[in-house]
Amino acid sequence: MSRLKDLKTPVFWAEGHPGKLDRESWIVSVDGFCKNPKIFTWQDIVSIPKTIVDARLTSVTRFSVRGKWGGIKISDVLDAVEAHDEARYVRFWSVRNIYDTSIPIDVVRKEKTILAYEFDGEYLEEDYGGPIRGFCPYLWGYKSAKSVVKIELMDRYVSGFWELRGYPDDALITKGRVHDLNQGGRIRYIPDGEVTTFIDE
Ligand SMILES: Nc1nc2c(c(=O)[nH]1)N[C@H]1C(S)=C(S)[C@@H](COP(=O)(O)O)O[C@H]1N2
Ligand SMILES: [Mo]
Repeated sequence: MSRLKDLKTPVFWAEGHPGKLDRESWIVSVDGFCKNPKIFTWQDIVSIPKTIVDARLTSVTRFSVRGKWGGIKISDVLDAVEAHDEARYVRFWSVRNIYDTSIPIDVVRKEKTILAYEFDGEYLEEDYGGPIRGFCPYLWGYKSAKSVVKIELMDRYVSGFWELRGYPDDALITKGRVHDLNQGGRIRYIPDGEVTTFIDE
């Protein structure tokens, strides 16, 4: 069991569950509009200073789960590859290259957007996008690609897996009901934007 499982966090793999993934041999390649494309190994990633973000993953399917997501700031990755000024969007690809999603670079550079490998001090398991996933609490959960293998710096926007199937490209979180998994799935009301508080009705 893991903390996310204990909280009954849904496991979404629209493209099918990838099965067992090997943490120690994991690599994330970063290329596109940058001066210095790079391949980050698992060891490279865990040797970059860790950031811990206390924030919520909130799905358009109306669940929200809060915890301490540990990983590295994607802005550090962008600096390491020396992103060009033309890079305006960051495209994340999940293992097997079926699921992708893209986020404006200014949102990616915000401090809570990370490449996450931990939740509440435990390594992420495959079900929840381990070894390494995107995590962006500012937008709906479909922008947080699981088990990321490739990051592309783009000069233009392309719709990803869920965006091509009808979900909004901007993925702005909109007010309404969510099931708060930290309170046993209790229904709470959220305002627009990153979920940091609830509204009492
Ligand atoms: N590869 C991949 N990443 C994905 C998804 C998916 O189906 N496949 N679902 C997205 C959606 S809609 C949400 S809400 C979150 C859910 O994360 P979880 O499955 O860890 O709860 O992952 C996102 N990343
Ligand atoms: Mo979602």
